[in-house]
Amino acid sequence: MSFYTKTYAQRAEAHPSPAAKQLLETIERKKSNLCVSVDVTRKADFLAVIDFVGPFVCLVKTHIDIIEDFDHDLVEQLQVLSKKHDFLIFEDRKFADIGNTVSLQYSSGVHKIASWSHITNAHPVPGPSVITGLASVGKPLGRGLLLLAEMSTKGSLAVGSYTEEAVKMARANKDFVIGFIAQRRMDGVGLADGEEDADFLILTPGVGLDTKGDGMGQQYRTPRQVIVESGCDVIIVGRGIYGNPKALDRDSVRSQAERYMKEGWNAYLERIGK
Ligand code: 5BU
Repeated sequence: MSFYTKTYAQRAEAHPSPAAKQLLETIERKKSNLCVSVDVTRKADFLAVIDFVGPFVCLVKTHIDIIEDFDHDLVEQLQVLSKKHDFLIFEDRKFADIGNTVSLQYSSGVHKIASWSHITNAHPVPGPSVITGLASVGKPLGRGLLLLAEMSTKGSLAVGSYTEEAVKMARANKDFVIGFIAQRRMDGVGLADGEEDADFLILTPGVGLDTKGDGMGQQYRTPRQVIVESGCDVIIVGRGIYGNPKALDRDSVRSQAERYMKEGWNAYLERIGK
């Protein structure tokens, strides 16, 4: 069975994971499948961009370790913005170590990611123990994990049987894994005869309307290519929205966010035949 033509609302209703359900409900409520990736290095800029784009997004993606003046107040303000604008938080941490180490990286240290991030992600490269380690911390908190089944970069090694094994690992751990960072739908990939598929969410970076790449390996596709042609569920956009972090302009950031939100939503309507 394919989830391609199901609505976000239908999928929210049936989804067993609290984190996936929350995200699908937020998408439906805000009519936005846009996740903004806020890759700026100053706390003030980080919070400003999030406040600008907040009304247009279902999810804000962070790289918390690039913030130079990180402090606990940043996390509190991020949580206030998440409530004010009704979006979830996704720390793009890309965990990739043994279970014990990732459980500590997730729960502890300066950032204490599990305490504030609804969703995080991991490379499948260590095998299923990376999921077990993260689940020991995140599951009791109702968090969700995405596995990196594919990447948007030129020459990525996450292809073929690596991707297929990632999907199988997710199916064996669907009480905590809610989906993938990938470039296409994974319904049916590596599915055994008679095995039932799970409703995995596909979140997709490498989305841009005005350029094809960034000269550092990133490759961009349009929201329509991602949502309609490849069947992904959430578009992740960074620089296409906030532009040059040294020259942030409120109106331009807001209008770009609105532009990507509309493109993403119209692509979804086309996909479900509305
Ligand atoms: P951009 O400014 O839209 O290129 O930012 C894309 C973001 O998504 C950035 O934070 C990357 O770390 C992240 N990303 C990606 O671009 N491609 C991938 O395959 C993965 C993450 Br996984």
